[in-house]
Amino acid sequence: MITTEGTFQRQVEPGRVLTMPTDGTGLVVLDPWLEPFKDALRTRYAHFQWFKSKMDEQGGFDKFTQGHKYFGFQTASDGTITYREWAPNAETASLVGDFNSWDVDANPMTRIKDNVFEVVVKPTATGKPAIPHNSKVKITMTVRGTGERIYRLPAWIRRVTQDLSVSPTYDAIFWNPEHPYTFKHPRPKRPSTLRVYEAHVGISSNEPRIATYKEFAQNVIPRIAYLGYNAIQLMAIMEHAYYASFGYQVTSFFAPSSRYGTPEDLKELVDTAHSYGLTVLLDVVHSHASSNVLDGLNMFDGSHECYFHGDGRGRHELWDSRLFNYGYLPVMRFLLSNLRYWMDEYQFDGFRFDGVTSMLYKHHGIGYGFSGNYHEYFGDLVDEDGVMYLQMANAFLHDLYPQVITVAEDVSGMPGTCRPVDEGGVGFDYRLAMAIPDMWIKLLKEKKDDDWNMGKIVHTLTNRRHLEKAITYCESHDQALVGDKTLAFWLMDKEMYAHMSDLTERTPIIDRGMALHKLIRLLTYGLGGEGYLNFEGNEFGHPEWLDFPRQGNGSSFHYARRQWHVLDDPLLRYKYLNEWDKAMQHLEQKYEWLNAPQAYVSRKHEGDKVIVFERANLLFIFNLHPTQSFADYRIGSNISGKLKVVLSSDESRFFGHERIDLNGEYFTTAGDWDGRANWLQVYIPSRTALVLGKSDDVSHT
Ligand SMILES: *[C@@H]1O[C@H](CO)[C@@H](O)[C@H](O)[C@H]1NC(C)=O
Ligand SMILES: CC(=O)N[C@H]1CO[C@H](CO)[C@@H](O)[C@@H]1O
Repeated sequence: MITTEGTFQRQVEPGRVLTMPTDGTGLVVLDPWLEPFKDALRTRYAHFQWFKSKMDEQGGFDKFTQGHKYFGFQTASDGTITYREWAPNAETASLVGDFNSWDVDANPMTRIKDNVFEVVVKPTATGKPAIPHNSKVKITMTVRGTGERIYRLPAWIRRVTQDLSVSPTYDAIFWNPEHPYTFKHPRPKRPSTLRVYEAHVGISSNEPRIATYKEFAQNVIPRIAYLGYNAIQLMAIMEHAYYASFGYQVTSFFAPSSRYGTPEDLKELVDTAHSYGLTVLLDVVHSHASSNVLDGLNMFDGSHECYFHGDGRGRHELWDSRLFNYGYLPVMRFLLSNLRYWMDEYQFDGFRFDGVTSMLYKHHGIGYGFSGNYHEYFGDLVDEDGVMYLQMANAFLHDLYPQVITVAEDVSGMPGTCRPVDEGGVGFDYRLAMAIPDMWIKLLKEKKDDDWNMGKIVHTLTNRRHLEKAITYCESHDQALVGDKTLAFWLMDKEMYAHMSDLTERTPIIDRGMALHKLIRLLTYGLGGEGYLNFEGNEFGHPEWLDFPRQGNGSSFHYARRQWHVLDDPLLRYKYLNEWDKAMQHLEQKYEWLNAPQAYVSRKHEGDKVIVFERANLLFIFNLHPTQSFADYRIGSNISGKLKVVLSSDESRFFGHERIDLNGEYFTTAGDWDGRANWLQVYIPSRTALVLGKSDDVSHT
């Protein structure tokens, strides 16, 4: 709402309305320490505004972001196919394929305007498209200056397939099914708190092979719904030439990976998720592109700079991939339309943007350690075009899809990443709290349980920018990848093959591992953010690690799968960890603590190894001590009256020891303790977590 010239009002949290300037320096109102960077913020916003005005000249967001309805293959109802491509460095171009026997003279393209080539393919005499559905096509061009003839996959192609018995290079496929998938279920409402299940379709079966979209829809989505997550984040969907890259070397931006099935199958997957009320986020890789020429975007028109920077800025040295020229309108049109296409064509509900740090900084974060000093986020280190592109993506997505969710994968912690663009922010809804999983791995690798520092754990879990939402997690796919291993494996690898059966004794290693696996998750969940994320399989303590078939491991699928059978075996102990996950999700669903302000930590006791905090009218109590249990342990609480246990990690259905009386009532006594207005006394056994709630709104989960 614009009030007076040059300012607007924004409610930033309940009961707090701020007046902000309209010049993109609103962040300074939120965080006065940004004052020295006011000019930089103003310049940044002016840069965004300038590009936005360029888009407005071309018809605004709505038109500019629908390049996919103009470029590539467009089939009219009378069967006429029009194919268009932007190729500034091409002298001539023509469309070839099975349909014209790859004859370069059969369907020449005309340069119509702005380096756009076009060809119209008339329908057959019977009114059918002259290019058959599911047949191979390519664009061939001669290069300006040299006259060299090159063959490329159309840049906007919607399906590519790989016949590994012939060659690893992808073929472009004209996809025009007679009966395209029609969506049956509307998008679910935007979840009020975000509980994300991160998944990879290909690894989603027990068997040593690539699982399909259909299998994922049938077998995995019901599991996700059972647990109580409300969002799925799908990795490695955009087509990538190398399976082992985990989807990070994208070759065809508009093609869903054909390894898992057809485009229609992916639509069915998204629709199935929607039928369960699950939101679906796509991991979108706009941070870089595969350097493949024959089946990638690299050197599309024979030049180095078509979609990318032509100079050194166009290469990512570590990833050996190409970097987009974000400040170039045809490139922005390609990428923004790509987002729009996944939203409209596949009905995704939002995105996790991969590699945001690489996009924000000229150094791409390579070998750069962020200390949090504000100078790191402004000035010469920053790639202002990368910032502008992300602002534009977020601004247009939130403008056209008020329910959309965007998540930044960023380690730098740039201020304003998750504030609206009109305040000078980058416009994301959430960022991933990437320091948290690193902390857990480091602790498990390097510290004895006696040496865990409660203060440091709490600090890492709560160290985030106020009013910018973070998604917290103990481990994502990153931690599972070969070279590292899952938390469950860090905790119990010595005995996981022999002692996970209920028929074997409870060894100290298994007892500790099972207990800490639950505590680490709940502590992270309760304290660490405004959203929660779990990677497929880790909800039940998936053993081992993730390794995709590649030369170095004999092309083995052994570690490129999820071992659901260990969860489904009623004699094995994985089920307890799974049930714990379910209990946590359902408790969050009920109390929505992710929406509540940050927790108040009333106790982090180094000797006792006890952490206590309050959030959303719940009292979380953790005893991380390896041996000590405490009877009548006094803790502070601002919640008063009669409390009851709403979650106990000590229940036998979670592999606990049943030492906590679930029917017990706790009465608070007025009086200052740990900075709280009341206190109560609890029995808190070693390596146990308890959550207490007001007894009048307790129904045990
Ligand atoms: C909690 O109790 C403390 C100590 O009495 C008091 O200072 C504080 O304002 C209370 N906080 C809330 C949110 O009620
Ligand atoms: C079958 C095979 O060669 N497996 C190897 C895959 O790679 C891992 C990690 O480098 C090795 O430990 C395996 O032996």
